Amino acid sequence: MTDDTLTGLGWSDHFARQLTPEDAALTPARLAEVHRDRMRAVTPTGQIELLPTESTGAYAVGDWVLSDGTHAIRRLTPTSDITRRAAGRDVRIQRIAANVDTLGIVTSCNADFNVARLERYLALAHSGGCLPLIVLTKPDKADNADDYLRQAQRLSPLVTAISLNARIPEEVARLTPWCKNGQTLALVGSSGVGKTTLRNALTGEEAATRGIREDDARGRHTTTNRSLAPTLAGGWLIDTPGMRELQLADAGEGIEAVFDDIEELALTCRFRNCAHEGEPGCAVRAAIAAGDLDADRLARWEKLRREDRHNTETVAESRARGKAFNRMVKEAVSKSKRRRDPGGPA
Ligand SMILES: Nc1nc2c(ncn2[C@@H]2O[C@H](COP(=O)(O)OP(=O)(O)OP(=O)(O)O)[C@@H](O)[C@H]2O)c(=O)[nH]1
Ligand SMILES: [Mg+2]
Repeated sequence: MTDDTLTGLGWSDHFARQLTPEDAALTPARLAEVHRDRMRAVTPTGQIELLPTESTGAYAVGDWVLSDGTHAIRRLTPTSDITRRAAGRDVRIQRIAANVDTLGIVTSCNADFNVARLERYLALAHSGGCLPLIVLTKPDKADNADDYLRQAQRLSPLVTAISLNARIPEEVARLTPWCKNGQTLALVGSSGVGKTTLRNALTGEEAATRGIREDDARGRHTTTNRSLAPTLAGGWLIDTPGMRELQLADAGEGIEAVFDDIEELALTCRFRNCAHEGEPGCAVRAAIAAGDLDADRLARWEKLRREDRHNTETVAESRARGKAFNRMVKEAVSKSKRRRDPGGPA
C-alpha cells in the first residue's frame, strides 16, 4: 500500500504519527457508514465490513480506525470532530462526523433561512475544528436570493457563503475546491435543503431525494443514515440526515469565534464580570446605543452561551454519574465474587 493511495482517502501525518510498532499487523480503514452492530469502511484496496470493538456511538463516519480485516481494533484521534448534544432528553454527546476539512452548512433561500440557526452551525464548525462554508440552495425559487446571500456573508468575516442551484451540476461544481484530492466536505442542515441533491451531483450517485412541503418549506427526512462517499473530483463527501434541532455542548470556543466582535467589546467594559445588563461603563450596551451592535445579536450570543454552559455541565454531570454507577456495579460484582470464592484474591 503506498502513502499516495491512503492520502487520497484523507490520510495524513496526523494519523501516521499515532501508529506504534504494535500496530504493524493492522491496516488503516476509514469509516463510511456506522450501524448499530456493524460498520462499512473504505480502504485503498476497496470496501470492507468491520465489527466494532467499542459501542457504536463511539465511532463516527469519517473516523480512521486500525483494522485486523474483521474488527475496528483501534480508533485514531481525528483532526476534527463534529459533535452536538444528542437530540431528545438524553444528556449525551453525539458524534456527527470526523476528519472533516470543511463543514458545508446548507440552507435554502426560503423559510429555512434563519440567522440564529446559522450562527449555531458556525459555532459547531469552529468548535469541531473545521472550516465553515455556507451553501445557500434554491436561489431559483426566490426573488431576493441576493439578500439571503448578503445576510449570510454578514454573519462573520470568517465565513464564505455561496449561493447555487443544487439541481444544476455545473453550479454545484463550484463546491469542488472543498472536496477534491482527499479533502472531506460534510453537509449538514435541516431536512429538505438539498444536501443529498448536492451529494448526488458531487459523487455521481443517485441517492434518494424528495420534495418538501411547500407551505412551510419543511423536508420529509429522506436521508436516514450518515455516509461517506467518494466525489468525482477525488475527495470525499459526508451526507447527513436533516437535523431537527442543534444543541451545542462543549462549544465555548466556537461561540467565541462566531461572536468575537461582542467578546472583544466585552473586554473593554469597566467591570470584568459585567453582565451587559445596564452596569455603568458597559461597552456592549454603548455599542448598541451607538448603532454599532444589533441588540438581537447580543441576545442570540447570550442564549447560546447559556445553552452551551448548561449542556456542557449536564453532560459532565451525567458522565460523572455514569462513572459512579459503573464503579458501584464493579464493586458489587467483586463483592459477590469474593462471597462465592472466599479463598480467591481480595
Ligand atoms: N428548485 C430547487 N430545488 C432544489 C434545490 N436543491 C434541492 N432541491 C429540491 O429540494 C428537495 C429536497 O432535496 P434533498 O436533496 O432531498 O434534501 P436533503 O437536505 O437531503 O433532505 P433530508 O435528506 O430530508 O435531510 C428535492 O425535491 C430537491 O430536488 C435547488 O437549488 N433548487
Ligand atoms: Mg438527504
